[in-house]
Amino acid sequence: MGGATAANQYEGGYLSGGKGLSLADVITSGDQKTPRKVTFKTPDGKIGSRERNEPLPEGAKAYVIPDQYYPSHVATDFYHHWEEDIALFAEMGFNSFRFSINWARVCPKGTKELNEEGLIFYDKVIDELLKYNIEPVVTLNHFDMPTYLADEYDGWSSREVIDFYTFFCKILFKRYKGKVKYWMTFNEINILRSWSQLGIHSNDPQTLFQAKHHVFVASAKAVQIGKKINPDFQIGMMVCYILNYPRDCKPANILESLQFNREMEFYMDVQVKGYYPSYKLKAFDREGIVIKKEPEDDELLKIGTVDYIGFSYYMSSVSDVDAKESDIVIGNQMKVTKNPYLEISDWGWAIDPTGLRVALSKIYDRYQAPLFIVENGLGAYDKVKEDGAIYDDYRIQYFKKHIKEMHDAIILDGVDLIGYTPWGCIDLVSAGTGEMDKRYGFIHVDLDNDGNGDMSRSRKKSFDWYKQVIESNGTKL
Ligand code: BGP
Repeated sequence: MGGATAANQYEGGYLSGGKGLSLADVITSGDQKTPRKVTFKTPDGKIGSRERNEPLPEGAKAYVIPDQYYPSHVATDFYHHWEEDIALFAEMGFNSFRFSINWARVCPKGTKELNEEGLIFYDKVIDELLKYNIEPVVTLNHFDMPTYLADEYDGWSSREVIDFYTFFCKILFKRYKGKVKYWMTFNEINILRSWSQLGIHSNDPQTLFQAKHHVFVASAKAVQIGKKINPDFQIGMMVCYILNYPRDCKPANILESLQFNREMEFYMDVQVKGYYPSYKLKAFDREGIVIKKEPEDDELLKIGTVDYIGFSYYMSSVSDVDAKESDIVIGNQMKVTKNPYLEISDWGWAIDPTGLRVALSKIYDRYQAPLFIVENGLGAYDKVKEDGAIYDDYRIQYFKKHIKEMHDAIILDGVDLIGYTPWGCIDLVSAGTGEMDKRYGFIHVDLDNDGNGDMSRSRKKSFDWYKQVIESNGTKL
């Protein structure tokens, strides 16, 4: 048990220590109503911005407007607070900590030029974790790409990027061979899309799935390379899991729910079973999508299957073919239908602890692979009292119920659950809005939506509660 973060939302130091520019560094914040935007420069020198999931104009390149506030630039400044933060994690009794290594910190352009200073930063972080017997769990790619690869190669639409990514992985596998055992190739592979995550300039399905094919091949190659370097490595995949229920027994709702769940299972099928499932191949045929493959790709996917399935679980959703516009809410970067039986978070995400047990069983029944909940948690507005205290009982309640379901899945259903790292164990920037007021942490960070605050860390009420949960391995809730 421990906690999870990601470089693009936590690390900051966006140009420090030789780091290159990353996609996240040119994306503004938004809010619940206004989407985050990408700023770019067109070939004729004009500066513009577009919704981060919209395609960029032909030839547009990443651009940062000097002095404008960008959420990733400082984030919650792990870059300068790593010692203090890791000491706090140790105080809570973490035995694992998930974080991502920023590609552009290690390879500033994403190409094969290395930045030793960037690696030294991660050396220090990993050694510090090991000092406290905290197992590092490394995400190799968390919504992250050096802008150079997006600008010059059109991101993952180019096959050459596979080679750059596996070069980066190989450096890390070799360097941390005896120090890091748990790796994850791509965060939430199922929801990667558009320029902001894949660096592609077009959103048409052909470009998207070709890019995703390259991501699959890159992941499989990374697994193969890693296992050669250290056969004991445990290299996993990571999917954003939003369990879907049919609204009722109307057959059309049941079919729609099946399709929704397949949108997640597709990625697990490829990465765990090692091949494209028939339902997706048929869908590609119907939609006229032709994936260009090299002769070795199918074999690579077969060999490069993962050791475990990592997934995030925040919410469930409902399929209802008769749903009205007013029934739709935004949940974890996609539109979903509300469930009338469930409470929702401040951001409209359905809180469904039972769904976690269902999800664990569904995934385990289908794949019989070890499972790792690498993200779970409640994004909420926290109020700081005059004396500095934060009574986040709502967060404690959320975790209590979810951990109880994990316990039942292990004890009553026999699910092989190998770990649990709640998301944003320390406050960080939201991926959805780029803002600070959606907080997940056991540790508060003094920073607001516009970047004001002194970055000081303080313990919320949930800090001590989670400490005793870890101490008792989840039995004392
Ligand atoms: C997942 C991402 C995380 C994280 C989390 C919470 O999709 O892997 O990066 O941010 O969701 O989402 P948000 O920050 O939008 O509340």
